[in-house]
Amino acid sequence: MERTFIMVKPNGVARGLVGEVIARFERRGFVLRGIKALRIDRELAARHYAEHVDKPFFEGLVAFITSAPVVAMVWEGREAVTVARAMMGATDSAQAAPGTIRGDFSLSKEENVVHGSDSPESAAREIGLFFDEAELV
Ligand code: IDP
Ligand code: MG
Repeated sequence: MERTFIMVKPNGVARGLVGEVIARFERRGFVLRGIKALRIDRELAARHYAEHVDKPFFEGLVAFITSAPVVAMVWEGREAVTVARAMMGATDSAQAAPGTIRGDFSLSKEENVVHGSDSPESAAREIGLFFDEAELV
């Protein structure tokens, strides 16, 4: 079984969408292996979004993701990375299909409610950034 890293971003937590996101993953058949609420500091944000360090939106993205608490989760299931990305919808919420998390709850390109790993390798790296092995069940 594959694992993926899913995070409800600050605007999703502030808007009370944590339960909505969890419910969707549960209903789809994923198993929750880890969950925590935390405030991301700049160092963790920079490591998590290292691939975007040279992008024009990097500083704004770090400011956003460190602005308020997030909820980090590890979900396990068949083809977890690909299925979760499909459930999230396109990065730019305005392009995200209705029925997806971003397509149902956001119009924003930056404040798009959720993060999800883009490959099994990214998932392993991101899970390691946010969770100790003992925190996963
Ligand atoms: P993803 O979250 O769908 O994998 P990425 O391209 O990895 O999208 O971008 C990471 C995050 O950076 C996005 O979820 C979004 O919050 C933000 N972002 C991406 N592109 C832009 C942009 O063009 N302007 C502002 N923020 C962006
Ligand atoms: Mg990404």
